[in-house]
Amino acid sequence: MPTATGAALSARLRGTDQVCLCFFGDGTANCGPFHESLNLAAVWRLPVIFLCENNGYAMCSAQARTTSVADIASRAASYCMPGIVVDGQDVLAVHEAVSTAVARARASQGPSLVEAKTYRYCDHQEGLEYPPYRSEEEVASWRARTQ
Ligand SMILES: Cc1ncc(C[n+]2csc(CCOP(=O)(O)OP(=O)(O)O)c2C)c(N)n1
Repeated sequence: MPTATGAALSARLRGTDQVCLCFFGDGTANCGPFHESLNLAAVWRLPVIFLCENNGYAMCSAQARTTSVADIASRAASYCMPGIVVDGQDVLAVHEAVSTAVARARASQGPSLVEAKTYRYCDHQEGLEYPPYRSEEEVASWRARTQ
């Protein structure tokens, strides 16, 4: 996330209309660089979009066990930028939310935080499924949404 913030600073200094789109997970939103990056991007009104793919789990830990807020996007208020929650399973909704953020960035109005609520059908990495941290029914219900 600091690298993305730096890329946005580079775009600004080079006088381009480039916008940096930074993807990260909900677990990452609990790490220090998330807060440092959002703060500096807001102070300098940088053309960067922070897009959190919130799949409900940081490795094997459910969001409710590790995260103080229900919506990661609500943290945007701490950094005076828009925080938008969008259905991450709806590609058109994501496109619309990101397009709005891009227009804002290109108008020199600064960064945005977009939170796409989604799911991870597989595990964070091979071999992390034990001990079980979620039910087969939960995975099946999310898979059913995409059919
Ligand atoms: C720069 C850096 N900091 C910390 C970590 C340690 N780390 C490994 S996985 C993880 C959290 C992953 O959670 P999430 O971003 O929600 O991804 P998911 O579990 O959904 O794949 C962290 C903080 C790392 N890999 N790299």
